[in-house]
Amino acid sequence: MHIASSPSSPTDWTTTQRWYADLLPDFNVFTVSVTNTGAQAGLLIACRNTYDDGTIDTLVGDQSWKTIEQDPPANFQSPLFNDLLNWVDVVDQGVYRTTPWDDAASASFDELALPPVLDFSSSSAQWIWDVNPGSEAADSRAFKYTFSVPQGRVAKYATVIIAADNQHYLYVNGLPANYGASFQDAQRVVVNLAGAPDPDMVLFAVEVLDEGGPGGVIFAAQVVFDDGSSETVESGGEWKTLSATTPVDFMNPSVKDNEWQNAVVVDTTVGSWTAVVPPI
Ligand SMILES: [Ca+2]
Repeated sequence: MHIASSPSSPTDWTTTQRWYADLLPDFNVFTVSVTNTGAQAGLLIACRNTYDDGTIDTLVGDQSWKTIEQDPPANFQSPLFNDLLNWVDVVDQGVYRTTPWDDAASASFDELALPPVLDFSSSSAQWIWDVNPGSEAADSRAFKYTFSVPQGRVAKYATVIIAADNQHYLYVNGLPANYGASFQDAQRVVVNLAGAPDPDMVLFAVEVLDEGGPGGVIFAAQVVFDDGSSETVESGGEWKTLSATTPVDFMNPSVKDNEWQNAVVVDTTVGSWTAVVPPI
């Protein structure tokens, strides 16, 4: 499956790209076609693999990778392609901070630029609720936000960070995406948007279960497009909610929220919501 292409310019290597891809259960092949426009050539890659039990491992470009000393053969990216014949071990060009791409010993060494990692401290995400919360009885509230995909772009995936007082269920385009039960430790989840039923929009919907006292939810998402650009969605007063227990099927794109009220950006001094930290 084609994941992404970099822009084509001789200075591509100075700007790193970060991409998300769904993995298959037991067998995955990573392939890259690199075009050299002259002088030195190299590829620097690291992949973080996340498993359903929450564990993580990292795969890096090293001498276990293979290459072929010719233009990429047709279908070389296929998991069924035979890379035994004529394929050779790659040549190790050195670790990150290696000449000629840069020199760690040089005072002018520049870190490669990376897309920013989403966090609350650098976002404008606000705690929201249907009213300014006080000491309501335990109940649930629904929140929805419809993001319009800019014309000419295709949404590939969204990284979401979210925390709620006290529990939340996140749905994206009607499908369950995340659950959390802490207003101090946020959740981070990546949601694949490829194949969304309506490519023109992304629907974020959250049910929050307030166990009593203040209720609230804070949310930020980075929606990444096929050209590598991205836009941010943040919880705020333009989100839709109801002053009522969460309706069944509220998360479905077919359930309209035109009649819903705007969420209230709450007074955060009423909750203990100041130190919400998502995992990296
Ligand atoms: Ca509460």
